[in-house]
Amino acid sequence: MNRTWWKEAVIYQIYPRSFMDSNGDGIGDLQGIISRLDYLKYLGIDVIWMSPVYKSPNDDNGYDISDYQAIMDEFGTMEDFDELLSAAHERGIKIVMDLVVNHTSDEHRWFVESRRSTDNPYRDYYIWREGKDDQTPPNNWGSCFSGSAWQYDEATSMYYLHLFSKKQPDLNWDNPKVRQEVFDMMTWWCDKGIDGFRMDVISMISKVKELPDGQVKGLYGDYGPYAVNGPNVHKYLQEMNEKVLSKYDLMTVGETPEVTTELARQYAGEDTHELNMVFQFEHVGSNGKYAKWTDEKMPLTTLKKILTRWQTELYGKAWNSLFWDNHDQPRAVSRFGDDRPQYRETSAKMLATCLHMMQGSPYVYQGEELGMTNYPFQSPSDFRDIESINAYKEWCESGIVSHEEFWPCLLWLSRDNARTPMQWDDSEHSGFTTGTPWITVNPNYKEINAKAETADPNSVFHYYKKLIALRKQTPIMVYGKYEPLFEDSEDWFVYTRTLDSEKLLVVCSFTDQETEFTIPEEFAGTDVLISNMEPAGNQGTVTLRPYEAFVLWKK
Ligand code: TEU
Ligand code: CA
Repeated sequence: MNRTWWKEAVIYQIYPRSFMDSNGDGIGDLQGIISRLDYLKYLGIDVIWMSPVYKSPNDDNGYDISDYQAIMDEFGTMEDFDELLSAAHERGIKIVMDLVVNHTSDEHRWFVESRRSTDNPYRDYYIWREGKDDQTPPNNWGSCFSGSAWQYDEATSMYYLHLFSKKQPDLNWDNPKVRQEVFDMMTWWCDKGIDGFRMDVISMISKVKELPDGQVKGLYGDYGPYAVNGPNVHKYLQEMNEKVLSKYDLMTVGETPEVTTELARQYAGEDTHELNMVFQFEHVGSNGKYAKWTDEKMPLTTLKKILTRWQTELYGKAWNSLFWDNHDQPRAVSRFGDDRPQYRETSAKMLATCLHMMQGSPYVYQGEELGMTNYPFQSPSDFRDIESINAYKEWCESGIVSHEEFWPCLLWLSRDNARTPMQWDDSEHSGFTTGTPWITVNPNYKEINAKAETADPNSVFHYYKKLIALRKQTPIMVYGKYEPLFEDSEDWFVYTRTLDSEKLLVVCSFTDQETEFTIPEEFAGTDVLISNMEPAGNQGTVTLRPYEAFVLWKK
């Protein structure tokens, strides 16, 4: 397997709006990030992936971009960006930008032109179709953010496609001019010295020309088979690779909803000349009761089956990215661990162990290193996220599902769980802002915050710091081959990693009960590489305590 820096890196995701506010307007910004770089340096991460910081009307918090070459007013200026880039580089930290090019904002100049007339030079930059009749969109597809995926536009009496909100019209990647504009824009950022791209819903850029009706799932037709992993997606990514990516030393990660391991070997193959790695979503899967919405926890055996398949089927062929959460997902410790006070820290450390010991580049979402938890939403008016707000309207206010039934699903999965402000200290608004935060701080910030955790050597923070440092000294963590053990257990996630004559045994208890665990013979008496408590022992049958995790290292 080829060694590269991005396989060895740990990436930290910043959601700028909620990270650090420098000027008291209640919104995180670039100067705020600069002021916290030393914290990230201390944590030991190698790369920052920043969610979008470009000019945007913020219908979807920056994932609706109106100018790719300007910074959002609320976040600062291009000078602030340049300062951030050099301040990060001075500390040996790389910066990966979010690239949102499946769609733009409807306020982007291209779309403003496009909607003017059917013969506008920008018309074909987007996907326009006649309706079936005046009242009926061209097909039955539903948007990710509720409602039809088509918006009627009066100027030309036609519909445009938007797989996300109606303020996020989809670009027409079949138009070579669109591709060239995107590639030129990417080149402009690369020439500035950025270190890579996280590519938003990049698996959705190529649509089947005919745009046929989809199978009805829930309230609308499913665009999946016609718009995800579409006919030309690999061709377009290879073109992007040839014209832009291959010219720089970058890290690229595709956000690829509905990707399979087979497709990942193409998107992120060692020699396919597309991307370095992809985000897969099977383990945070959206097969809910109401489209993505559910309040059910995935059984551990299912979770293991998914992650094991990704570990084994990519081995030696493509590279994994590893994550428990991000800005679209609930908090890791609340979803996969146990956020009750007596278990929160232990289970957060256990989850970190489980993830960082697998093969792939680990991503840490801001606050995960503190064991930040889901937010105790009280009422629908607490939500700021367009997806949660629209889903509540579509399912509850319409009367399809009762509030009582749907509310637990929103609590469990709302993206706003991840978007409450970073908890820096125990002062008002958790030290995130001196003003009024755009979204409320989790009330548990007095106990859970960076100031307290950096001061406590036994904190979740210090455990992450240790794991991140270990990765630098322990090539087996990066390159070892993965093999699962005890696959049928609903209590334990256990696997080994093998590199030459070395072997790791990773034992993670996912239960709040004590269990009797027999250490495989070949690890008897071996050294503990890391553990989240004084380990139960290194041979024979031991009693694992709730959420215990340890790694044995046979050299
Ligand atoms: O997300 C795409 C995606 O498929 C989902 O994760 C989605 O956000 C949602 O959770 C569906 O249930 C990306 C971004 O990460 C997300 O923040 C944006 O809203 C979206 O694309 C549109 O740009
Ligand atoms: Ca601010």
